[in-house]
Amino acid sequence: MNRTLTQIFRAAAVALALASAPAFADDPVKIGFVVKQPEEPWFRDEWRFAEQAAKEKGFVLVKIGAENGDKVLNAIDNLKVQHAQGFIICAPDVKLGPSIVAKARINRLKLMTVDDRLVDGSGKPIEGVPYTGISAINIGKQVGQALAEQIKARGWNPAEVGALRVSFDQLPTARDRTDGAVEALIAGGLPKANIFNAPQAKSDTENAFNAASIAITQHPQFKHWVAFGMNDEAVLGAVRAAEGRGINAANMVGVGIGGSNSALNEFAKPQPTGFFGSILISPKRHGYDTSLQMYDWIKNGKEPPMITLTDGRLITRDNAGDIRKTMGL
Ligand code: FCA
Repeated sequence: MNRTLTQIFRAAAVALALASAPAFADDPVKIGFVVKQPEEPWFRDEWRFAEQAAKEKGFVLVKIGAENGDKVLNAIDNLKVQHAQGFIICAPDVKLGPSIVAKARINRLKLMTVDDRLVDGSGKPIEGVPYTGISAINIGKQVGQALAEQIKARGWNPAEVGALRVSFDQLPTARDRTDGAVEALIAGGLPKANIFNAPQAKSDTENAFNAASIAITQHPQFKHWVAFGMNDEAVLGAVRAAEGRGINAANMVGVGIGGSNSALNEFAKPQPTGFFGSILISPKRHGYDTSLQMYDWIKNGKEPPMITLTDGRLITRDNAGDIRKTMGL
């Protein structure tokens, strides 16, 4: 390369660096953490670990619960008004993707997503936004394997076992999780015809309870049941629905995903319930790591990895405490 060209490239690089510098260079770093269901223990834990990062690095964390699209768009405007430089979001509806991306861009806010990956108008993941989520299919398979092992360990005849797939298929990570579980259950010997969909209208325990109650009532022929869903709340709904029909721990095995207080409260009950276990995932990696990455991006211009997929481990009432410790929780 000749000298003039080198100089032009250098000048262009400097101009680019200046253009991407924060608009308010003297402002302290302020990061938004927007979640779709602030009452859910998983999101409380995510926030708690984000706070830990804020304390360690000395940035300000703005926690916002946004249960619908309007709240999300207002939240982004508010963050701008407060001179935040970026935010991390688990959106109430992944189809808000294009509006969230546009709003962040107009407000010159850096954007990262957590848990639920934003999609574009045709339902495809938006590639340009850094995302940290669970490795949904694999974790779903772990759920299915744990259920299949319990069916064997209890000596149940697979023909007499019904399986509830508490589903929330409009959310890709939820669909992948439950599809993974189905795959592992079938590989483990459960007849495909014994698996029933129980679609929840919203992803909380109440809606899972309603969906599961209907599915169980429609299939009275089964002696035993197993249940799985996108998270612990979904499986808790199924377990409560089974209890309502007289199906207790002896004939019900539910394995959730999460391992935060929703699961721990269940394990703390004096008698085991049908909620047998959960795949423990890490709110620390989703809350603390993502916040640090955002901080580094704002402060030092270091872009976060485009995709981070986290793993999980089965916990039951016998080992939850120990395994949580090994995961730094
Ligand atoms: C989704 C679910 C949460 C949690 C998280 C990792 O957002 O709604 O319960 O499972 O993914």
